[in-house]
Amino acid sequence: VEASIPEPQREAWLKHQVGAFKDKDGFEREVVRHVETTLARSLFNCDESAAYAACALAFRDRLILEWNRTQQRQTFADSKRVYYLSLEFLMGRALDNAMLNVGQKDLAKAGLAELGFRIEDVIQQEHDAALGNGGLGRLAACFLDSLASLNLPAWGYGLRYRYGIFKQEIIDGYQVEVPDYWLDFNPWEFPRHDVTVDIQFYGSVRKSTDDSGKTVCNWEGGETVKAVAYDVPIPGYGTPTTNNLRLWSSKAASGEFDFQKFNSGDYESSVADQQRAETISAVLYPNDNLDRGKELRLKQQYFWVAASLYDIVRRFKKSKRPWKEFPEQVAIQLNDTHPTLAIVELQRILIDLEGLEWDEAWNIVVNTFGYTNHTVLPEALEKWSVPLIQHLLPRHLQIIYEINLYFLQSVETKFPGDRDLLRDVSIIEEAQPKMVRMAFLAIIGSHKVNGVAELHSDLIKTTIFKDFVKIFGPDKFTNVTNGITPRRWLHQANPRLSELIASKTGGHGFLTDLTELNRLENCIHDKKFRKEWAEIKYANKVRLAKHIKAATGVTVNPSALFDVQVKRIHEYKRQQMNIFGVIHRYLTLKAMAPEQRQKEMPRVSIFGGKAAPGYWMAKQIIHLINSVGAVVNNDKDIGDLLKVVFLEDYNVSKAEIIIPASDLSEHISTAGTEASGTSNMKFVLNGGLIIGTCDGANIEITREIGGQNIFLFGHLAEEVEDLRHAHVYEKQHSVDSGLKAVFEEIEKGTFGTPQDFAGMISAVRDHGDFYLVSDDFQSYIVTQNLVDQEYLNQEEWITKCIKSVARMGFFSSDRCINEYAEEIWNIEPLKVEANRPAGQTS
Ligand code: GPK
Repeated sequence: VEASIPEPQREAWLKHQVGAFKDKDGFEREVVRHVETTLARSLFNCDESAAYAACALAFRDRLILEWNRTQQRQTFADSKRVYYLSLEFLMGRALDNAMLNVGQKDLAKAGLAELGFRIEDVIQQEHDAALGNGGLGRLAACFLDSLASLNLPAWGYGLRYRYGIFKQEIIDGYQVEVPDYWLDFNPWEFPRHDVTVDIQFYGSVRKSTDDSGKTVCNWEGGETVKAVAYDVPIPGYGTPTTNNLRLWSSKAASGEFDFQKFNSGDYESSVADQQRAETISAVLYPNDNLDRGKELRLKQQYFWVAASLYDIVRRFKKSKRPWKEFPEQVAIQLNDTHPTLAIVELQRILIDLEGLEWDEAWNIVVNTFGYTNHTVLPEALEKWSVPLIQHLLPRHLQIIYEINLYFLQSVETKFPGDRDLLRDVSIIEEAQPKMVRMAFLAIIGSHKVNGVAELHSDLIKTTIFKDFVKIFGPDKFTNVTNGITPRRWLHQANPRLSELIASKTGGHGFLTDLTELNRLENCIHDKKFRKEWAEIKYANKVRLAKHIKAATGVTVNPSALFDVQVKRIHEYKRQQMNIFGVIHRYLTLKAMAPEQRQKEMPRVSIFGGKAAPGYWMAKQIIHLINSVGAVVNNDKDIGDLLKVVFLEDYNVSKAEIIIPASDLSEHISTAGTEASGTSNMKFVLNGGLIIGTCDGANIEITREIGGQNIFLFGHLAEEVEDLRHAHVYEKQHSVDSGLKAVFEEIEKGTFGTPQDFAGMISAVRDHGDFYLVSDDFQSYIVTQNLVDQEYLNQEEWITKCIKSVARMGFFSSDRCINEYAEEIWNIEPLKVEANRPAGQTS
């Protein structure tokens, strides 16, 4: 339908077009207007939350205008777009980010002050958008920021969960999960009730013959659910680009079916149908690095993939180009295997609905998709049972079998008679029941497969996907080392450090070209600069200390060494080794004479992170951390020398407080298990050092910043297999004396009922110590002692921190996205005149 305003009337539109706030007054006017009209409140009834709401609405109005213009520009340019399909977008708060990216935070700060509010308090009213579990979801959020900041034509597609990741409460030392209902007030989304897609499930496939005698497959019957689009504007930093994140929400389709039920008086069951439909987008699955194979999760995946592809195909068809040009207009990136059904769905659209031949369609499919792998952990690799897919998506199962058939035929041609190879690479695993291996399908249906850090990308080529390297050749596989956005993780989270750096590097250019940080190397001997650097770190620690006091009641000394491990709780990330190390430190301190003890470096061990609700061992780890804290923090002999705190409900906005306050952070996964890690990058960028294993991006961080500036320890990835093998042949694993003493202390009941922690101990001692805690414990302790010594020499420590920050340029998500754009997507920035200056003080 043509809904465009005719020429003669356009002048009136253009005259009234809304732009940036001209000045503080312009901003204040909008805030007051929103308080008084949109919110129906007044100056007698305006608290911080109303001020937040009005301020957010004022900025939202601005964003959506930029959004509109960006979409018009991109449509007009008709260039290739990338679509980033991710089940998780861990966005955190939007207001601060929006103000900084459009360069009007100073103005808003002054305006809010005139209206009677402190901007920091207003910002804190916002509920995090927590539509993700951890690193994978936060990576997607950093990517959106970079895509917009680089003026790349890009859309994100995800699900609009009614409940994001649960809120974690710690009650009596145990994790309790509380639902996170975050949509009461969300000014950052625009419902598009006119953008809907009907999504089909179940039913059956009927074959028929068309006029030309060709067999066609018709997927019929079953039930239909409606997908409704909600758009979230994503502003670039200092650019006119505001890209779109489209999130789908499920709703009952108002078809004849319901109507009949309603008419026949079956009102209740029609309401039940409604609720069942809405269940699809109701909740984010709270598992990190774990696949549980639940039917509703598969429904989520297909619902989201089918709606997104319908949208993408609809947009392409408007251009009236021939199908073979699809991959020249569209790149689709699969964030892990969660959207792998998109490969099958596009093939289905092309052959069943658009009438293309199989080979022509398959060519288009493969050239469109790229697949990113984020883990080698076997329990995280998705598999769906054949009967489940057969039931839910009968036509898709047929297509999967056909894809597999052609693939296996090509393998047989290349490696005749190799039955083992055929079995090993088949998309269908011959198990009871048969399973569809989603990663294999993703590899076969994509033109590029990438890992997220060098070691990880090498590992997938030599372990889980080695046969596919043999079949497709090595060029199909590539590495794109992860990155983080310096806008949120430096400029927003650590404004004082950002300003100090700007004052020394010639402005805020480092925020868009992070390699400019290297100019800091010239300042290493600058006394005043070093002093300010130290003051900022101290101030950030004071701020965190206040938060710790408010959240836990524990008083910590900001002059102590802050030792932080915040991330999802997982055995492979080894928080258990950290807390065993804390106990070891406690025992060592207790054994000292008081006058000797006072020479030790005071430390605060800070933990944070959620355990998946069904992950028993992870919950036991949380309980032990809290139990150790309860003892240590109240031990008069110890005082400030050691404090142990667990911060509940770790999320993006808490990370923004915690990360800038760290002296030392822990990235201590068993070598070869952490694909990349991204918080390691955030901590170093904020002037903290790392204790870590030779794993994931730690290795590349070391290469960039230099081995003298990082505390590495532990066995290497290539030793892991042999060590594990050795444990299997031991009856009871002989752990070193330090770790043994720790276990004995726990078993004595020092930290509460020993039975509560028996599982953690026996995993190491009696069940093969899969994560090699005992093998690495000694070198971990030795390295922690080295940290103490080096921290005593503050001058040397600060030098290490400054040098490290100066060398972190590589880890910007801008660099990372540019690599994707060039090597995988083949897309280019849309050239636009910058309409506002980049770099703006906070
Ligand atoms: C990997 F497989 C998964 C997953 O289910 N969730 C998740 O957060 C993480 N990840 C890796 O564990 C990190 O090492 C990595 O940095 C991150 O994905 C982003 O690539």
